[in-house]
Amino acid sequence: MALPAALWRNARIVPCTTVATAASVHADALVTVGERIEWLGEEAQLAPGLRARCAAVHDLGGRLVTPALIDCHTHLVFAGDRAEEFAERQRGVSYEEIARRGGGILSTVRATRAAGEAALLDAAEPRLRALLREGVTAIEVKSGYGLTLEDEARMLRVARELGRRHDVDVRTTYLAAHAVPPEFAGRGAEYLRVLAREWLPELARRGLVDAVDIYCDRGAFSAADARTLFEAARALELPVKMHAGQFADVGGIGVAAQFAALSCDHLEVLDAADAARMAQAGSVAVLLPVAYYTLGQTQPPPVGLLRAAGVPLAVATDCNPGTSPCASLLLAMNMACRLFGLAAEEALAGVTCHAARALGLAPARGALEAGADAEFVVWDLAAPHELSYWTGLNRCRAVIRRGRLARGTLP
Ligand code: DI6
Ligand code: FE
Repeated sequence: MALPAALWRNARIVPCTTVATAASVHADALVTVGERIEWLGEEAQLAPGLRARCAAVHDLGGRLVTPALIDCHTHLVFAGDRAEEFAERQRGVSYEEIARRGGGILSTVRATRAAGEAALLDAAEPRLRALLREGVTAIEVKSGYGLTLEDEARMLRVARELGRRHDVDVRTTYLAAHAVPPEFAGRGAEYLRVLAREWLPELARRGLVDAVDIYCDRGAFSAADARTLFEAARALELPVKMHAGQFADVGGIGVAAQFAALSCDHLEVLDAADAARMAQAGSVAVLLPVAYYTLGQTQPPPVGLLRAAGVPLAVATDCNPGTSPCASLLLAMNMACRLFGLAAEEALAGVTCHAARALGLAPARGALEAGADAEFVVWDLAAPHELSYWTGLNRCRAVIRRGRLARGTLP
């Protein structure tokens, strides 16, 4: 049945169309018609004709309203955990050292290959639910713990299934270029060619891939590998993204920019020339402060350079078993402020409009304005800065998805 028009009034609405409009309240009412926002502004200015069409009126009691949140970088689907490695790191062994010994990503690959589809779903669901409770309605899920055609396919199918079973939009990203699997040990270049030229077209044909990613770093893949993969993606008209500069600059950003990457993510190691390349290419910088925190890194991404270059900053959980065992986007916002020096409004823009852009979902998602999707969160809060200020406190009251109450209760 078609949804009637509804007036949502007495709200403190933060549109998040830009960083500036993520800083403070800009409207007290909005009208939704069906799944879209028809109008947003001061209720006193609402045209009588439109008001008369509103069959439902929801008084939000002066509560904060923001766009629904978007987690634009996750590895949410995996089996097992790496708590043992966490304990080892606490004893002083480094992440890269653990990876060299066959732990790290490859230990999650072993667990994920051994898990069937149902087990992977069961493992991912609690993490997804935690994100949804915080007002998230769109997430990215990467593959990259299968590293064979069928194991990657299973991860991506599970990601799609999560989107069917839960009230969330899932964007899948193919990340077979995450690590070289044991079958290809010492033959990384060959593995890359296979995953790019054989597996990617097949998975795309099965409708499992929305974007293509590569872990371009020291001890991982090279800039030349990225070019080979991105050429294959381009042939399939798939957008690309890159894990870059988490540990070292291996020259990937230049390649990402040439392929107009949706985003480059991590970026602890980045120079001004690469920031300028990202700006020119229109790529979003996805900051992952929980991974930085978990690894105890000490050199934060050069946020000042990115800002000066005009690169949009997004913030995501990077939810993964190794470097970011975290299913809280609100915590990631707080850490982006405290560890990376983001302003509170930058953190909010980072999980709304800029996150939408990093997934190719802007401008319909991640911002509240006429014509955008009616996807918003009612918070038991008064000011947007409170979202980054609190930790361990989730004041999400209600989630409206496509114009309907999807979770929680209305005041
Ligand atoms: N960067 C990360 O931080 C994760 N993957 C990546 O490309 C780590 C994934 C893991 O350790 O399992
Ligand atoms: Fe990641």
